[in-house]
Amino acid sequence: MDKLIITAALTGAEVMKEQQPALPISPEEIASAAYECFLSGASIVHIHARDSSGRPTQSREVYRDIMERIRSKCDLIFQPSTGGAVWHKVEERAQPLDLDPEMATLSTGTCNFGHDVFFNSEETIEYFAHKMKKRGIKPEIEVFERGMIENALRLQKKGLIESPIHFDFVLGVPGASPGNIEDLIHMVNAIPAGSTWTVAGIGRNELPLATFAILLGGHVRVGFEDNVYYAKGELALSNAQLVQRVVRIARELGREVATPSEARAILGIRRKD
Ligand code: KMH
Ligand code: ZN
Repeated sequence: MDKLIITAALTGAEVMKEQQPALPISPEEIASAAYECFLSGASIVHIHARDSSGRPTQSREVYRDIMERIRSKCDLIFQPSTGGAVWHKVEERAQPLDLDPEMATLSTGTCNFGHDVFFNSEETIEYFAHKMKKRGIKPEIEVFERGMIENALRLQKKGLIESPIHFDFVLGVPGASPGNIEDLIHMVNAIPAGSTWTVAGIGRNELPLATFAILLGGHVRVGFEDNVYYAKGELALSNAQLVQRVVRIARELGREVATPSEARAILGIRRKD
């Protein structure tokens, strides 16, 4: 079994400081949270930027600031969001790709997202895939519903993404796929052999799905974007605290944790300086 890749999803576009006082918002806070997660065992950071008032932004310059701050501290794989917030326009969402990150997210379908709709037409999906291919950016396919796997395979047939594909099953978003163990198994059974996958369990789904992924040979995403609690009714103290728990569980279950260099080798990505 490959070593375990832990992704820390530090901020997201939906959670606010009122819900989680330790939510990192400014580039300085995000970089410092990223470094703590690196020291704790994360090898990828999934980043959403915020503006100075705390609102989600897809500004290339804010992402650049965050990326440079993180790079000055450690060799974490920087994975910006191209999903942004549900109200961001496609061109805004694409801005972090101009920074040529090693990886970026690519959502391959539309779904309900809480009270909103996260809209990704075929044209939008292909636009992002084409941009990433041209720039040599490894896509992480965000799967909120089962059909999004088929859409990714269609992209692969068209030559817009390369094998092996790396999937992230985001399970438990209200309005999209639930986050039961059976849902995860259903997704894992639907992807081609040789693919890699991670799971981001939303809210109370985070811990059981992470534990199950460790056992199944998948990878794990945790962090405030997905879940702000450590236990029922108890807020987590930091993103790093959530990473540290995954590391402890992995060790207990006999699965070693990947460094960023090892994660690059597992995912087939080249380091960009
Ligand atoms: N904030 C969601 C609407 C991604 O980062 O690529 C989309 C999202 C996916 O979080
Ligand atoms: Zn995200």
